[in-house]
Amino acid sequence: SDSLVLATQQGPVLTLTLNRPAALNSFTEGMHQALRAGLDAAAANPEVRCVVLTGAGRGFCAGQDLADPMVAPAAPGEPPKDLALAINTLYKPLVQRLKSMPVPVIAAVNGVAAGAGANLALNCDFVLAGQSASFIQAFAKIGLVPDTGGTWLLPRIVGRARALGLAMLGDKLPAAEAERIGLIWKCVDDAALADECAKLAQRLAAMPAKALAATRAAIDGAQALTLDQALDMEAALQSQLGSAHDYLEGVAAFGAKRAPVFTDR
Ligand code: T3D
Repeated sequence: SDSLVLATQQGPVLTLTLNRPAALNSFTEGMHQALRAGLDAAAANPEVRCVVLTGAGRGFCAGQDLADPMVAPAAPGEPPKDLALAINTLYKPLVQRLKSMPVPVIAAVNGVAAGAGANLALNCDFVLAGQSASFIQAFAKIGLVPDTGGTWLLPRIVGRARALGLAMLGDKLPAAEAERIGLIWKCVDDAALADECAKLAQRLAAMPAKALAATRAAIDGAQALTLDQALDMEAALQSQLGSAHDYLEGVAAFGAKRAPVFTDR
């Protein structure tokens, strides 16, 4: 198909596949719009309880398409391009959309994830990667800083020493090494990636979506809080969740020794 992002739904799991394989699914404005539209539709559809992001072909996403006129350096004599335009209108809303999804989001990293493509994956709730996948903070190699949330994410995920090493050197980090240093959730055999991802997605889809989305917001939000503030935030969230259907259902199912049926979103 010629759509820039393919959407396929299997039960409660929606898979969005970045689809510019000839350019390793690097981002154009059109692919940004298509991905955002896919995420918006998933967020609005109560039948979707987990989203999977993956890439068509041999790559996951090579970051910004460097040939795109929006970012390609100006020719001599032309005024310089302001990259903040692409960041503010495309990358920032994408990260915010991911962080506000009402359901868990899994990145199934099937191949190289570079620049904004690496950080796109790291903004998801789970990163599962195939053995042949890799992660590259490519920004410094072209004279930029990590974007798409990289400056915020990297030190929180792997600590300052590794964050600086990855960001300054821009080396290709193989998926197994990414798992070893805690950058991603899991590295699996390439042949097992689709199945492992489907299993995880089905499992998450059966869990209380509202609590999972609140868990993401709480864990990210607590990074900027003192312990006392975090304790207050936890109280406020339990107060909200504790009067919702899923809590009653979870406790009732536990008491009755049966599987819960969660519906809040
Ligand atoms: O404000 C802003 O918008 C700035 C935005 C910043 C966000 C960013 O993401 S900055 C970082 C941008 N990305 C990169 O710097 C990565 C560039 N790509 C690479 O370094 C390599 O392609 C990879 C290491 C990712 C993969 O290498 P390899 O050898 O497996 O593949 P390849 O041969 O380099 O790429 C295959 C094709 O995809 C090739 O096209 P061709 O020659 O077959 O026609 C290549 O040009 C194309 N491609 C790969 N990455 C990009 C790309 N085309 C445009 N933009 C790309 N980023």
